[in-house]
Amino acid sequence: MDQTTKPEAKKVMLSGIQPSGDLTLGSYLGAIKNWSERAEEFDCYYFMADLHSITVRQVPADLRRRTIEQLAGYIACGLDPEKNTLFIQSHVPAHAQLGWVLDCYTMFGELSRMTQFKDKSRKNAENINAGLFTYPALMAADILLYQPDYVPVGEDQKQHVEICRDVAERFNGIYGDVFKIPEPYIPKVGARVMSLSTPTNKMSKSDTDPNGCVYMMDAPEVIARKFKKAVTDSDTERCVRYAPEEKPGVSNLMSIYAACTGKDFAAIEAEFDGLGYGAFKPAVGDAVIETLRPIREEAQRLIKDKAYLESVYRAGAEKASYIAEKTLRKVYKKVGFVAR
Ligand code: ATP
Ligand code: LTN
Repeated sequence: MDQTTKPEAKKVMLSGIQPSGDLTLGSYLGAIKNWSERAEEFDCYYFMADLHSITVRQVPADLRRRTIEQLAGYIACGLDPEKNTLFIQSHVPAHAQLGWVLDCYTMFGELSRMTQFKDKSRKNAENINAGLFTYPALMAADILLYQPDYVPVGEDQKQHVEICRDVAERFNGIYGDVFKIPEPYIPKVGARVMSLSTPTNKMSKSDTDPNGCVYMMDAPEVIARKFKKAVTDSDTERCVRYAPEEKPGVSNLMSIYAACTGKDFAAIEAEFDGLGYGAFKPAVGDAVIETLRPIREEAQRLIKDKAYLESVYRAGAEKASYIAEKTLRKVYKKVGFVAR
């Protein structure tokens, strides 16, 4: 290489998950799988969004435990802490600081249109707090602090990445190019894994139906049982065919199978041609068991090593703070705050 040309900087990827429940097959296929598959190619920042999780009441001890277990889950999915910056959101104060600034550049009307806010207000009618409403402004701060190119998330978070882009463009329009405008990065299959018991609802870690949701740490026999019980459709043809409107249950299982095996829908239809749902459901269960097995085993090993996990999140907070504070200082200057 010519000595005068610098090697091209890697593109940046960033994402987070709230430790508001245990990680699910949905979190894995919709988000984390994409993170780990791209970990070598990008400069990556992944965090546990604990600040976001208190928009819904949490039991403090559970929140602490799940935050650490989530970190073990990230590493077990293949995110090497030497190559990726893994951190806890509340350890980097710049998130809350930029979050406040961006609250002042995010419009009431925009926030009112957010599907997640509407859903969560319906589910938590007794606690529709201001944080739940301004959640997307904090999420925009999480993202914009690190100037990422891509934000790998599931389909349900696309709207939040879009509002982040709108806020960044608004801010840049007033103050010049402060923020890079990020793109959502959504997988082709697995972007919206549906509940196994109610396939018209998203599989969610805070689901109250234990059969609807597969957790990343579920034992193989539990996964097998959940897939055997999975709701299929009441159509008469009983064949494995991808038709999300007509056959949401079977189509969801096909998407899960496709995401776990890499097979396309035509190959899956051919594989189960004439076999019916009785053969298909356990096959999907087995594919999920084999996908999650190494992750679960590694996460269980890591969870016991508290000192190692602590060293990872401490180093992560340091690296993340360095980058985040650079952006925050620039923003403070632009809006007219006096430097200390
Ligand atoms: P909660 O129930 O607490 O709202 P959740 O299970 O919906 O949580 P999040 O923590 O909001 O999950 O999401 C973590 C990441 O995983 C996000 O990028 C989200 O888009 C993705 N994700 C979550 N559930 C699914 C799903 N069912 N299908 C695909 N992606 C998902
Ligand atoms: N809202 C996201 C979690 C989240 C996030 C982020 C995702 C918080 N901050 C920044 C990507 C980038 C969710 O999964 N519910």
